[in-house]
Amino acid sequence: MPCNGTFFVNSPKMTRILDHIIDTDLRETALKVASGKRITPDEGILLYERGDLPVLGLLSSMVRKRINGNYAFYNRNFHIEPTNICIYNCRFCSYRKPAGDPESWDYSHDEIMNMVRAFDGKNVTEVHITGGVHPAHDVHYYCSLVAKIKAHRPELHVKAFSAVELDHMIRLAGLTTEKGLKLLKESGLDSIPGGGAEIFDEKIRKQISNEKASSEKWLNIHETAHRLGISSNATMLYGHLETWPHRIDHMNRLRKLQDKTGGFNAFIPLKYRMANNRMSQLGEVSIIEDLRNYAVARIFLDNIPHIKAYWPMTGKIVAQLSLFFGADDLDGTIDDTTRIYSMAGAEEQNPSMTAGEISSLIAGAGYEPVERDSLYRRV
Ligand code: V47
Repeated sequence: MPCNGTFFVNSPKMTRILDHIIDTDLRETALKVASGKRITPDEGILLYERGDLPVLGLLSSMVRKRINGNYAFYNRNFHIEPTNICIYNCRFCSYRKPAGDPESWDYSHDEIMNMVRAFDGKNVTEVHITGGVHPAHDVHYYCSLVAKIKAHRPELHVKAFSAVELDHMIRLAGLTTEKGLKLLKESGLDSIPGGGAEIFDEKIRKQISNEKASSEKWLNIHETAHRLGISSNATMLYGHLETWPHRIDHMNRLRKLQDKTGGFNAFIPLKYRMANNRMSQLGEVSIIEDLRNYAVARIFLDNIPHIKAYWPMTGKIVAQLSLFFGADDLDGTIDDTTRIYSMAGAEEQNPSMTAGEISSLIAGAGYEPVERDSLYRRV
């Protein structure tokens, strides 16, 4: 049964329920959210500090409903991870290997094309390509790969290369960001995934991923892409050394850029997973904190249309629950093509769901499943 406003979401009756919040500051912020106004960074921090799960669920559901109604989206996609060789050595990464390591891989274009051909005749609309930052592969190498994929399957949307990969491959070719992105677009790149954002606070970023592209660079690459008509996603790695103000600072930088360009399609909170990396001693935050984080993200990022619960990372049940905390997108079918999260200890060791299974998860939560393309148009 669809949950068409069980709690009179966005109605005057709903606002009356919020009048019962005892904490005065929290009540004021809640009423502001209910009336559709943008909250300040301080109010965002307040939500993290004092908002309990039911209040955050209600508020984020109001915003979710305003932006996405009762729809929850998914797509049919697969991943390619061309290499796990990486010049960087982020402390949270369970995936990277140095060149020459027996567990490293660096697939040739022919091998990658075989992975693409394995989906011939299958109903997929998107390939998501991301991996390590290989020391020697420059933007021309990746343009040639994208062009081969497009020549083989022109209608397949190529969402490829995080800003951190782009930064290195473009610099390696001695080009400006703009020129590099233009070449990739001409070769068939359709959009950019949200990886590599981690946490923008410079101090924490340095502690978890020293050396890699700065926050300013990450934002600049996405801004340039948006200007060239390439839309993108944004992520935030949370649940490690950062505090709630750091998360709000991260989202505030994204919100400001989105006001300027409008080029972000989705925001994807990524919970730090502790297996097989150099920050394991930190442990992991609770599922309650995951849900609170989805909710605050939905409320704060009033200008990014979609909040994605990436189920290979969260697990299916938390992804389903997140629909009550502002998430409206469960990503895709995946077909067991990504390792980044299984290597970091996620529940899904061989992530794969049929479109029917994703639809059932969504419908089981009372929302209306919508198959989307990569730009969130109904398929
Ligand atoms: O940037 C790596 C994260 C990201 C760990 O755009 C980890 O649709 C948690 O960006 N624990 C790459 N997170 C994946 C990514 C992504 C995923 C799904 C959808 C989209 C999209 C983008 O994975 C990295 C990093 O933040 N990550 N290791 C870890 N141990």
